[in-house]
Amino acid sequence: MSTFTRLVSVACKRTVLKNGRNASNRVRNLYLLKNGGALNQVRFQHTDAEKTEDYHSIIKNTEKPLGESTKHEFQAETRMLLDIVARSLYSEKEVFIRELISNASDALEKFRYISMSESEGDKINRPLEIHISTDKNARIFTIQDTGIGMTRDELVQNLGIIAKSGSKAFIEQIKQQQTGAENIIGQFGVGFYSAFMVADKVEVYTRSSLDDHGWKWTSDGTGSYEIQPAEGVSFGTKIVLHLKGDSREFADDETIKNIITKYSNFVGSPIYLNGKKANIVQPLWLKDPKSVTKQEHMEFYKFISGSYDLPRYTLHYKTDVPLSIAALLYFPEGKPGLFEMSRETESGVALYTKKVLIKNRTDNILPKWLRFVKGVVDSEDIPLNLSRELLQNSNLIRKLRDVLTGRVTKFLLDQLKKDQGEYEKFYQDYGIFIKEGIITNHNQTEKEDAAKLLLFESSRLEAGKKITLTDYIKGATESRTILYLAAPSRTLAESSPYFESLKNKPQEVLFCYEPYDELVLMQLQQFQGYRLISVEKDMRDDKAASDLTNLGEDSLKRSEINELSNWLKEKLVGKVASVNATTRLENHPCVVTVEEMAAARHFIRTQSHGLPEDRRYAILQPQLEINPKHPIIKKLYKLRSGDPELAELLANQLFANSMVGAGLVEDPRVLLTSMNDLLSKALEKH
Ligand code: FE6
Repeated sequence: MSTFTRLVSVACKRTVLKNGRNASNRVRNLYLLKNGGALNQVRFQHTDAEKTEDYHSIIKNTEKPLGESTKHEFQAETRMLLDIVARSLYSEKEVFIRELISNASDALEKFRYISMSESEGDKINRPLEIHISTDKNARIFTIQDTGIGMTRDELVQNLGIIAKSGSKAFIEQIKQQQTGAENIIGQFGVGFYSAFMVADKVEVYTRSSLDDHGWKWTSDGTGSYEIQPAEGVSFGTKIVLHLKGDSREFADDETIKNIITKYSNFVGSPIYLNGKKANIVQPLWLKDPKSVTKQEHMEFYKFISGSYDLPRYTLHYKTDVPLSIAALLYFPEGKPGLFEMSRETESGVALYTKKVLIKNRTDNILPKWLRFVKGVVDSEDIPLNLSRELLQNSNLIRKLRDVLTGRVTKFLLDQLKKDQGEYEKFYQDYGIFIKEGIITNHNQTEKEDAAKLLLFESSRLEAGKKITLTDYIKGATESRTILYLAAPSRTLAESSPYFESLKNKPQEVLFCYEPYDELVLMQLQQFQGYRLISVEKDMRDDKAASDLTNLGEDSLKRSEINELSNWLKEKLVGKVASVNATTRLENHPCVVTVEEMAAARHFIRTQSHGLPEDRRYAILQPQLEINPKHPIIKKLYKLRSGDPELAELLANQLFANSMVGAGLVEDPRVLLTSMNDLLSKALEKH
């Protein structure tokens, strides 16, 4: 049973036993889960919580101050630090709860650690717990832990030390919003100051096992604090906040419950709110990856994605180098919707440090194109109170992102190797994100990393079989190029004049069937030192193919070609930029090439609407490549003197056909008028 089900079923046990409707309760729990508040709504079933057997609280009014109280002034540095934390470090007040819970959790972990090293006999056995209570009428928020507590010295020092050791540097860094503030703001205790965001008076009762009694500390957070011995103080620390009028919401049980679920759901010790268990203790991502069941992943995925979708792939890994990271990332089973497609969509990954939430939907810990990945990243190296600026722009976050991106790419490649069929389904649904990643990235290494994930059909393989760029270069010749050809389908690719132009070149060609594919490869420019070249470009740049010294019997002669070329240039003025003969064609009379075919086609698809024809040609600068062996071309040569009118119609038609063949005509209907004129003329004499 997963931690989640366990929790829900514990919470529901009484009800289930009473009415015996186990199945319907499951359905209800799932419904509640969908609405984001299962844990919290289940609680409605116990309005009389205090009377039920699972009520448990340690917060009691047993503390009594004793003897003399001493008054202390805050040091200047402490006061400055307190001011910054209480006034401007956080944009939301509610985070004071996360900070106090985090301190309590640290105090419990320290106690756990110390008692572990003690011999059996001396072991102090006490439950390690965090308790929170709220009192709406008195406007009081209380948090108590059973952790190591503080001695008098520590009580005085824990505030002072931070201030002394780092506040000047800290303040400087905050002012300049530099990276590096990570060191200081992550320290134990600074978060305590955040209590003064919401409280105008704070009481702290604390007792360390080194002391035979406890201490009371109070302050209004302005200039001074008082310390007094106290009796009736439990081991650990209790902090009582007298809330300001505008912070009365934090004395509301429901509000606090939601904040705990949001930030501290996976803290390592149980949190009780007004006597009721309020968190899930075991965070899945810190467990041994091998021990987590599929069922647990499914439920956790539902929790974080707030959906009924399932994980398609699960990447769960831990590492300590170069950063300490525990990551649990899911790739959705469902196809992306318009929402996921939008570049505005936030990341689906939450950032934690030691089980405490830093930020849900943290941008920048994965590149934008991986925004469909959902899950959790927990890194001990990231300080809790990472400011907004630091989250956006710090070396630490950048490093984290690099490590994670590398790991995600490697993971997907492993999936490809493991089961190409499954990967192809994933690629079908999410390949568009990978392509976006290549097009939008400016860093060549990152581009090439994403490009490893691309798949293409190839001229060497049968239809339907796909390979990666890495596979391609393994079988590549010494030319150090990768050839690709864009066409709407396999059939059109193989019958294309451009493909034909490779007949004497045995090099493998990748086929791009999606309009984006060729743009992606054009943008990529090179992969592992291999230049990416479209077949059209290869043809246009091929000087050897226009060498007309050895033309053979069935071809127009060199002088005839020159004559025809000049005539064509004249008749097609304003359309073609140049005319060239090529030996690379066989069954096609001519083709058109442009400098960057992918960009040209993209231009025609997206920006050419309503543009006059002559403007299009001026931008595209088409080059007409004629096949001097082709019957139509040879006929045209003769027709120029025999029937100049028909010859001109034919020339125009050949050019128009070539533009269609190049994929540079949006709507082939534009051909029909000139085609019919040509046919009428050709049939006149019959
Ligand atoms: C932060 C209050 C000074 C422990 N437990 C808890 N909080 C702790 C410590 N802090 N430092 C140690 C802190 C306060 C004052 C420091 Br006054 F919460 N819960 Cl052991």
